[in-house]
Amino acid sequence: MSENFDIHAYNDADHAATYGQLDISDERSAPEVAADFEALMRDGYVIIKNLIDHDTCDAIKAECLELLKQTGRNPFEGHATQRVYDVLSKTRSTDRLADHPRILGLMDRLFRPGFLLSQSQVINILPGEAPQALHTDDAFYRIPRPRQALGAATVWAIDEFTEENGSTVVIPGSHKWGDDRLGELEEAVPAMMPKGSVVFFLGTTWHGGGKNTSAAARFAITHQYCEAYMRQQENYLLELSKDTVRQLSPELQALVGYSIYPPFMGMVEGMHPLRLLENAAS
Ligand SMILES: O=C(O)CCC(=O)C(=O)O
Repeated sequence: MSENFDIHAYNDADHAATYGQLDISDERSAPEVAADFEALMRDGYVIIKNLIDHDTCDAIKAECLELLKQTGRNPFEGHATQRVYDVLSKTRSTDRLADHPRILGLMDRLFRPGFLLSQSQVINILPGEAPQALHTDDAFYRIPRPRQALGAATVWAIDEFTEENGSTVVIPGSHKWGDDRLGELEEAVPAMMPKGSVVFFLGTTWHGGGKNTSAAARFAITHQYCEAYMRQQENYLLELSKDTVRQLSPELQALVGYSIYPPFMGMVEGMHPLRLLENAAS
C-alpha cells in the first residue's frame, strides 16, 4: 500500500460521483429536535405530540384498514392483534411518517449517516388483547449490554393512545440496563398520547404493546431504523420492486437501501445502487 494512502480519510469519504449523500434539511436540525434528543437519551424514549394532523391520520387509517386481515400467529404478534407486514409495497400512505424530518433529525443525532429503515408494520390491537411480552427491539444484535442502541423505533398513534386501548408501554431508563435485568410489567408506563403523535424509543429500551380493555381497536403505524452496518429486519431489497422504489422520496430510497454507507457498503457493481433505477425498463 502507498505510504501516503490515508485509510481513515478513504473510509469516511463520499466516493460517489453521481449520487452523493443527501443534503440534510433545516427541519432536521431544529431546536425542538435537540430537546427531543435530550429526553430520549435521558429516558430511553420521547413522546412528540401532534406531529401529523387528524385528516392525515384518517387517510392513513382508511387506506391501511383495507390491508388488515388475520390476527397474530403467536402471543408476541398477539392473537387479538392484526399486523400488516411489507407495508411499503402495499401503500404510500405511511411514507411521510417514515421520513418525517423530526424523526430523521433524531436519527441524525443517534446514528451514523447512512442509517437505514429496518422494518415497518401496521399494528391494530383489538379489544380483549393481552399485554405483549416486554422486550427490546435490537436484542437480536447479540452484543452485550449495556451498550449504545443499534436500532430505534417509532410507534405512531393513528388513534388516540390511552391506558385502556393498548397504548405502547415503556420502562423509563431501561435503555441503560445490562443483560442481567429483564423488564417487568409493573415498571412500565403507558405512552398515552393524542391521535397524530409518536413515541420514539431506543432499540435498547424495554417496551411492549399494551393490553386493550376498551371496546375499540387501537390503530398504529411503526417504522423502525438501524445503523447502516447492522442487518435490517425486513428485506426491502427483495420485497420492493424497482417501480415501487422509484415512487419513494429520495430519503426513503436511501433508507430502504438505495444508498452507500461510506466507503462502499451497499454497492452494486462497485457503484451507487441508485444507478439501477436509471433505466425505466429494468
Ligand atoms: O404495538 C405497540 O404498541 C408496540 C408493538 C411492539 O413493540 C412490537 O410488536 O414489537
